[in-house]
Amino acid sequence: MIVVHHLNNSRSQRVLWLLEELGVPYEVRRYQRDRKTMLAPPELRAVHPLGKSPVIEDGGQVLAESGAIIEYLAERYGDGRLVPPAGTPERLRYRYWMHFAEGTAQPPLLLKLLFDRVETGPMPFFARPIARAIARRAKAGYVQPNIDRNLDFMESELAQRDWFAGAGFSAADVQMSFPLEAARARGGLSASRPRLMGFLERIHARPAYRRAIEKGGEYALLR
Ligand SMILES: N[C@@H](CCC(=O)N[C@@H](CS)C(=O)NCC(=O)O)C(=O)O
Repeated sequence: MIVVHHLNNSRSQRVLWLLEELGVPYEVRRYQRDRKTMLAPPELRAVHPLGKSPVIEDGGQVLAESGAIIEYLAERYGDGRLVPPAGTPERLRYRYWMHFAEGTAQPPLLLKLLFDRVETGPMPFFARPIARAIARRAKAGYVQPNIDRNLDFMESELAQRDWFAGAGFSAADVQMSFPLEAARARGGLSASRPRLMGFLERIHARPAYRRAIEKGGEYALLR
């Protein structure tokens, strides 16, 4: 049976959702973030050297990296579902968004999280004005403009088709859900980008998405 090593409030929620969409049985092993640092517990390093989530085990193999996991599961268990046919423009877009989610969309969202913490977190009083000035400058000069440009681009893509790869829902939409949920939590995604907000509404209404939330437990993305 597939084992999903699942960290609360994390990217591994996508893996549970995909498995629910595919109707494949799996076991969830839960891990809790440290409440102060928000890091994963050290037990996850016993599963994979990087100690991050998601990680899955299937047939004696251990696989990390959410994009690789989602591609693997969709190909291995999808029977042609959730992956557009090879050689089509949909398949190329599928591949593109599968990589875009972690390669382009996530990095500025992570930087936003880190610089927000530098700005508001505890530190010696004499360091605070300098740390705040650096954080604000990085956010205004680099982080937020990149988040905004990415969101504008995604919004314009969804003006051309219902889902990221094409007319049909695919595993690329599962992979893209996390950066969009993170962007809504902390990147400024709001009603001014109605197609992206509509995408979130549509995925949240899917029965498999709801079942996965029940299986995974707490899912409130970090702000
Ligand atoms: N690019 C990796 C990122 C993995 C990652 O950073 N996971 C986060 C959860 S959202 C994590 O485990 N954070 C806890 C930590 O770094 O200790 C993927 O997509 O799987």
